[in-house]
Amino acid sequence: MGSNREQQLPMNVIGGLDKQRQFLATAIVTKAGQRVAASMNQKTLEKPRTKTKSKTQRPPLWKVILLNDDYTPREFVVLVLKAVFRMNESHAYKVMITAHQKGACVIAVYTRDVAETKAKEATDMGRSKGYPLYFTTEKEE
Ligand code: TYC
Repeated sequence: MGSNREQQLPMNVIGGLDKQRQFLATAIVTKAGQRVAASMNQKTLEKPRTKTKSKTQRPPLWKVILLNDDYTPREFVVLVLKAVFRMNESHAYKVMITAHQKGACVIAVYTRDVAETKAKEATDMGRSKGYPLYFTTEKEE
């Protein structure tokens, strides 16, 4: 972190020096984050120049999961996947068949709001036709 130069004079050594030398010595051991007074007359150090690196946090992602059922027609599931999740025919078909064979299939990940809205929209499309088609959401680890 600090340069070698900063560690050359420990503070207990500085204590034994006269005022003027103390000031200069302090200036040498001062951490790089502190701006040392430019002029010898200026006895105060300016505020630490500490850079706060703000890391941009990514929002957690939520999975939308399609659950299989025994009643919703395959073509209807494909239609919903295309409409709500902007899938093309072949991708929608693969997702539908995966859910059909395995019981469930992760469709996509979104921020929580988007995931929940899409899951509800897609589930509602099934409900409006009397199908038990169901989409759920789950936080991604
Ligand atoms: N299992 C349904 C059928 O055989 C089709 C289907 C597939 C339904 C996937 C839901 O998520 C689903 N008609």
